Order: sequence, then C-alpha cells, then structure tokens
Amino acid sequence: MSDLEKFFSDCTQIVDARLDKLVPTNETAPARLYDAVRWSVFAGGKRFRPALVLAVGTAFGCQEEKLLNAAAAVEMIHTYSLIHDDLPAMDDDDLRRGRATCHVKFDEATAILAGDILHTLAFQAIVNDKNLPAETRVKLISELANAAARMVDGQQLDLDGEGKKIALEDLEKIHRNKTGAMISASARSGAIIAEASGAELKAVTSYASKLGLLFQITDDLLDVTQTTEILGKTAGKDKRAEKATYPALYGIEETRKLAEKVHAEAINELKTIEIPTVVLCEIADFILERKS
Ligand code: GRG
Repeated sequence: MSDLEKFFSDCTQIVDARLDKLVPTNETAPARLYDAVRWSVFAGGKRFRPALVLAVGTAFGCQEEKLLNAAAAVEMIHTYSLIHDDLPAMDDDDLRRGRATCHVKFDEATAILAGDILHTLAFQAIVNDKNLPAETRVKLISELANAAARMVDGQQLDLDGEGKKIALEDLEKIHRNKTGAMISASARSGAIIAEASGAELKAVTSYASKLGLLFQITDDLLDVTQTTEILGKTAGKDKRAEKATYPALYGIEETRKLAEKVHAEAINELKTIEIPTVVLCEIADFILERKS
C-alpha cells in the first residue's frame, strides 16, 4: 500500500467512526429514515472531501480531533447531494457507490427526507463541536452554507443546460458551483480550523479550486472510459443525457492533456506557502490518476 493509499484508508476509518457517532441509528425514530441515511452514508464512498479537510488541517499542524466533525459534515452534505441527484426528478439513477440508490432501496419520499436530514445533521455537527471556539464554528457554518448553496445553483444550471449547446465558460461555471464549491469548502475548512493566515487561506483556496476543476475533468473522463462495475455508478450517462463534458468538447486525448495541465497548476498554487505540502500534492496526483 502506498503512503497515500494508507492516508486515505486511515481517513476513511476515522471519518467513518465519527460519522457513526453523529448519524443516528435505527434505534432513533423514525427508524426507516435513519436506515435510509445510513444506507447511503456507509456505502463506501472515496471520502475524498473529508480527507481534504484532514490533509489541509494537519499540514498546518492542527490536531486531528479538531478537524473530525467538519470532515464528517462535508461528507454528510456531499452524500445528501448524491441522494437527491439520483432521484427520478433529477438523474433518475438506480446505482450509487456500488449499491441500489436510496430511492430504489427505500422509496422516493424517504430518499428526499434522508437527504434533507443529512444536510441538517451536517450543520448540527459544526454547531455542537465542543473542540472549536464559537467564532470558528460560525466561520465554518458560513463556509459550508455558501458552498452548499452554490452546489444547488450549479445543479440547477446543469439541469437547465441539458440537451443544449453550452459554451466552455458556462460549463466551467456549472462545475465551479456544482462540484468545485464543496471541494474548496473542504480544503478551506481545514485551513480555517487550523487558523491559517489570510495569505495561506488564499493559496489553499487557489489550490482547491484547481483541484475541483481537475476532479470534474477526471469525472467526465471516467464516465466515458470506465465500466459501471468499477465506477459503482452508471457509466456513459453524460453522453446519453447529451451533457456538455470535456471529452465531448475536446475528445479524450485533449481532455487528458488538459487534466495534466490543471494538475500542474494545482501543485503550483502550493509553492507560496511554507507548510509540508507532500500529501496535498499526492492528493492532486490521486485525482489525476483515479480509476473511480
Ligand atoms: C442535488 C443539490 C444537489 C446537488 C447535486 C454532487 C452533485 C450535485 C451531483 C452529483 C453528480 C455528479 C456526477 C457530479 C460530478 C462530480 C461528483 C460530485 C461525483 C461524485 O463524487 P465522488 O466521486 O463520489 O467523490 P463518492 O461516492 O466517492 O463520494
């Protein structure tokens, strides 16, 4: 196992342990709701966003314990977005994280409510985080609320653009909001908890914004190059939905080159800060090379 694989595996373990504490079990009523929430949360996602909170925070010397509720919170917001994205009114998908989507396993109304409660539980995790001063909690709530709002804006823009010819700048606006905002908020949350300086936060934000773009480019590539089995979600959906994607605009080879360029730019953004950035660089490598 490489150092980065060990890092992700350790992150998954500690973040899942924290999620297990923060997400009620079916011993809390209504049992069906929490069964549905847990079905989606503990389905084996990559935990990339919480890993980013931990990687940035610990790079700035912050104790892991202070980062864990925020790490769990970004994963809860992310999982809520996946549950809602899979609904019949949106992507209408039946497979996510290698298992039946929430509305297929349970029902549509329960899936909507599972997403709703996850969104709320995320903010409760920050509000109730006794490891952080009140001022930091308010900053984090603002960070996550802004990112979650931008994600919804991006989703609406994406739906509006389906079946239409979209200009590159409009495509990037969709991605910056739908995918990039939560990735940036994850990295920024780690820096905020670690009390990074203004200049450091700026550099982390620039790095994360490139990372978000890289994540979307590789997501588009994987949709056309990987199998449903490996992705754990339905492959080839973008083409069927006539979505504007990087491979559709540039072809696969040019999109790969673009991914390499954005990867180099992400790493370059870290050069201005004097913290150990090895793990952050490796995370960019991981996104460039990811297979699912
Ligand atoms: C419904 C409010 C609302 C928002 C939906 C996140 C999102 C916005 C839609 C998901 C559709 C999609 C394919 C987005 C592009 C990139 C993305 C977010 C992929 C899924 O994230 P991963 O790969 O998933 O980190 P895991 O399962 O590993 O956590």
